[in-house]
Amino acid sequence: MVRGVETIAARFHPPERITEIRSLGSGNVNDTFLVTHAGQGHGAFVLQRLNTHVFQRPELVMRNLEALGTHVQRRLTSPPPELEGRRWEIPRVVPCRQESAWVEHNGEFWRSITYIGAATTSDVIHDRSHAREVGYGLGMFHSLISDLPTSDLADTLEGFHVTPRYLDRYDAVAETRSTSESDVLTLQRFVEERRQGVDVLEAALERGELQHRPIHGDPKINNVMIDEASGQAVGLIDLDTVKPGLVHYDIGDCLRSCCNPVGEEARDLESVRFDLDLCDAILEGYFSVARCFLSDWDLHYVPDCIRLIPLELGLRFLTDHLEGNIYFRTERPDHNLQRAAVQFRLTEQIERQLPEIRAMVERHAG
Ligand code: GN1
Ligand code: MG
Repeated sequence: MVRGVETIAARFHPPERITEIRSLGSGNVNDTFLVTHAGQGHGAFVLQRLNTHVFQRPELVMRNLEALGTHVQRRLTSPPPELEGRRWEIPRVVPCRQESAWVEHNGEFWRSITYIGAATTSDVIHDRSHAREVGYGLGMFHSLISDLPTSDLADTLEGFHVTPRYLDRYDAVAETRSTSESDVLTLQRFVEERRQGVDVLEAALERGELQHRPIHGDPKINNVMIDEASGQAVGLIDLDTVKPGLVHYDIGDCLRSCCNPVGEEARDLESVRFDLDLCDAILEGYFSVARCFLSDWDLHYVPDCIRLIPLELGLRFLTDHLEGNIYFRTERPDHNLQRAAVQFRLTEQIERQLPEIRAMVERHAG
């Protein structure tokens, strides 16, 4: 547990009523805790220390969170028909007791947000119906923010998900860290064979075929909350990466994290695969809500993003390994290398099944 978390929690809630503070989730960047409290207004809230090396303007992250929360809350006053008979929640900022929206303490940035109760997340997909719900969840999230003007959102992480920028960064780092480690060289060869086409989405944006919209930025499987009783998606969490971008990054990120049944922390590379049946269920759920606001060009680039995002994430992990593990939280020296290998293996599996994936997208979106 991070030192001093009790002191910080007390800035958000009377300490005598706090009954438990425990770590929450498995994030690679921020530190997250669940604070439970008893007495009047009992319940729980999420307390987070933002990683300010990654989020260098945390106040803009908070501004985006406010803009998003206000917009979605307003939309929910006359909910879309696809929400009938369901609940949908959006984490909101909980101000600290001194009424400011966050706490800065010893150079650290802490904030608290509401907790979505009676719902859980998991690191791997259980079955087809879970997959469909995750797809629906992302579709509903996109649908609810599709009319939020991008000008209302700050770019909190410049270059986030701009794949050619990650390749440039990789090149700059690789140039200064030459290695003879065979595991690294194998992954570097993998990158060399795939340089062409990493700008497929950015080039389409440049040509005006695609447009920036508000996106989640990190809609991986364990950021979709599932109602414990009904098994239905009830909201997306981890909203720090919400900013203007291409919805394709979200679609690719959701699929790369859900369709690998052994998860992104797998140690056995041979077990990594891209499950077409799960992909089918996610696309079915996603398009059941999102089809109406996607253009033909949007649909055209969906298969590309499914392949591109695992490649991009693998590149990010590999770069971090070469740089000495300064970005993603790691538990062992070769952790990021292993993660990169998993994403590259997944990329390969997707490449092999691209014709089937294309046909699947056409079927669901047609
Ligand atoms: C990071 O911290 P976490 O786990 O929510 C990363 C995502 C990656 C993900 C891979 C701001 O997210 O882009 O997809 O790790 N977030 C940031 O697990 O870089
Ligand atoms: Mg995240």
